[in-house]
Amino acid sequence: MAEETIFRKIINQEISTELLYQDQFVTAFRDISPKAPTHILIIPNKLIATANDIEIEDEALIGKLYTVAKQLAKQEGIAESGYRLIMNCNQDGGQEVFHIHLHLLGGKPLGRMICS
Ligand code: DGP
Repeated sequence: MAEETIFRKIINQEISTELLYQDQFVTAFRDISPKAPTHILIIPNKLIATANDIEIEDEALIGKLYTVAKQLAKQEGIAESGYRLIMNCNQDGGQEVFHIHLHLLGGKPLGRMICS
């Protein structure tokens, strides 16, 4: 059984974080440590710890993360200039918070996909 993370408190508004989007399935807010002028996290309200834990029944929910990301990119004015959507998984992927989240990054040229 996966353990709840700080993101549950954000979803429940138990800690003060400005929500950019929320409905019964998905929540979005700015990353606390932005790596680009726009750095938003889009998360399912349901706890799914890692990409490895996504089940067939979650397919629509995962799709919703992307439609919300697209909407937020437009709102941020970066839809046309472009952006990157990333989901990190486990240690080698650099995952720190074990509640899946899509990083929406943009607002500047992001360069190569992976820096070695
Ligand atoms: P990842 O490495 O993919 O697990 O990214 C986790 C991100 O979550 C990281 O960029 C920082 C962000 N983060 C962690 N704790 C908080 C928090 O309490 N508030 C906000 N807004 N972002 C957080």
